[in-house]
Amino acid sequence: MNKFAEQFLSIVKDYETIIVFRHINPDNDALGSQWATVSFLRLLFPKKIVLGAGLHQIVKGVDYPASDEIADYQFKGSLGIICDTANHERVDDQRFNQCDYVIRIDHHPIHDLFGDLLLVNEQASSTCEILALMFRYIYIDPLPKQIATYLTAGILSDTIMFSIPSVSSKTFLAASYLTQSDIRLSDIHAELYHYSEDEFIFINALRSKIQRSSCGMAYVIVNRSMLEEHNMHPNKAKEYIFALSQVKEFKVWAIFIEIDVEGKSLYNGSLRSQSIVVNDIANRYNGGGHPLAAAVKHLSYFQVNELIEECCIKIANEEK
Ligand SMILES: [Mn+2]
Repeated sequence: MNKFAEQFLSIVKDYETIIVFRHINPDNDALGSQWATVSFLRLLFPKKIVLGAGLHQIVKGVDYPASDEIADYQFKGSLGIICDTANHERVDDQRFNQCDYVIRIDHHPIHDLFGDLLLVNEQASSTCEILALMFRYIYIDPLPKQIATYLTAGILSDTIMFSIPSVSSKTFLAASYLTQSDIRLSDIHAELYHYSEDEFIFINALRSKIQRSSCGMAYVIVNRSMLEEHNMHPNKAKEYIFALSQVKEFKVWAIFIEIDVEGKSLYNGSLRSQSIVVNDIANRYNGGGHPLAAAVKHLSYFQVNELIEECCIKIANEEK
């Protein structure tokens, strides 16, 4: 039995209009879970109106549909389903507040108790894993190719190809179900991870600018001139945190991207770690996320250095 699936279905049945949300600056797990949910509900309930909310953004990975245009009146009396989003302020389209009832499906640690029904499993590798196991319970046959592709993209990217600690037998149960559909893992992998020569050059530039703290932290500060030189959008640049991973000596690694906020120079960042918990630190710097993969937002240069210092103290304590 899948309790999440039972609870989900019992509420979904009662609503004519269902609006599915995800977080701002989406990644493949956010977009994959959102569009898998939209497509799955349209398949199951062709008479219901099922819409995908949020600013349309193209990310490296699968081609997701453009978001739907949703008028204010459509939120009234609707069911909202929010995927992969831990804090209410990060929901892309704050009109979710006007939905009649809100279900949250997520795998982030719970800090913010918004929503009427929380289908949250902090142990799951990804929101797409949770959904795949729910859909497997509801829909015995292999899923249509598109839905399986969205879910697989989310799982592959959030788990960095099944390589992070939260990958479990359930992740593979989900993957086993998804690969019964007509998908090609090698194609999805190529869409997620292959890059162009321009990106290759940007990665080289990043790696050449790496700074090391004696504590075992490695980081890169990407200023605006570097972004311009490589014609790189700040949101996209943040994703290149992967270029610093897999180095044994880097206990914690980070990338900080300079952005312009009303004429002020501030930094958004991504933080990764081999085993030291960093999301508690990120929580104190306008951010949050997973224990070993977190993000921070709108920091001054001074705060960036403070954060690096905090990470170093944590690494030192851990090594004692
Ligand atoms: Mn996720």
